[in-house]
Amino acid sequence: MSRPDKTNEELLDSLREKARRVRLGIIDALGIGNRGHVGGSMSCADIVAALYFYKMHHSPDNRGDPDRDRFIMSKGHSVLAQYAALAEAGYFDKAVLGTTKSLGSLLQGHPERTTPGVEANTGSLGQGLSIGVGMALAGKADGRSCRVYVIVGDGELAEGQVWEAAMAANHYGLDNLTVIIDMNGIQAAGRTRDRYSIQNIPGRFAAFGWKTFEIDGHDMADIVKALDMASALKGCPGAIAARTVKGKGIAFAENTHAYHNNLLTAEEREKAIASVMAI
Ligand SMILES: Cc1ncc(C[n+]2csc(CCOP(=O)(O)OP(=O)(O)O)c2C)c(N)n1
Repeated sequence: MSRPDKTNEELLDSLREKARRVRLGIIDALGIGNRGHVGGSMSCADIVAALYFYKMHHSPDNRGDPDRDRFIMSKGHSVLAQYAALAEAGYFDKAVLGTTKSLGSLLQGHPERTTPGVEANTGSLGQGLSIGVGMALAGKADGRSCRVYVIVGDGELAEGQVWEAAMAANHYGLDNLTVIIDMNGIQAAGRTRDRYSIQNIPGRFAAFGWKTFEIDGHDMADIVKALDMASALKGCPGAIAARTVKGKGIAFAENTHAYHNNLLTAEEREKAIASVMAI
């Protein structure tokens, strides 16, 4: 997307509206009575909207552009947010969202490169940052201007491979790589601190040589500023530690693991839409 020529407030308002559409798209992709990963998709919706509609250089009309920025949803179960953004950006018709997870659909429960706009297959947690390191290295080797953005979950950080990738990114000085950590504090079956405590996430990335930013992951001004600062870094990769709320936008699904992977009844769907419209 090209960067809109707008004043700051107009820009932020338009991105907040995009985030709302991403959230409504997630609800469309969930449908009625189908289990889906609503909590983690909602928590990263603002970040995904800022990436697709502000920060990233990409176009559905030029999908093979070698200089396009790459996005990887490393916590692949949250792909509903990416699907909603891709539909909103015109990579496929919005009606396709309603077919998510059905047999033969373009949109499966985890990201696959067969979906227009999806750059990496993920779903087995812990692998996306390594893929991002490879893409960022290749971009540099080819002298390309492309940047790589990876979203990881805070629960996902228990995977050791994430830290191997973090060390490699530092070693190779990958300033074309940004990781955003969706710190909603909750994983599949409870609070991250109770399941497998990972304290001081920004400090850990800093210790691995990354320049680190801490933000409110639902504040569009914070998100845009951090993405701009991370993409201006020279010589080291950037990590944005985003404090978020699992299920953000659907009041009854917020801050609980109950909607990590759950269904919406017809009545809940109406309530969910009303809740998103009220943000
Ligand atoms: C290697 C691996 N182990 C387990 C799972 C099952 N799983 C899916 S989501 C999830 C919890 C992830 O928590 P987090 O990264 O915090 O994601 P979020 O809260 O943002 O949804 C788990 C354990 C998986 N997909 N991959």
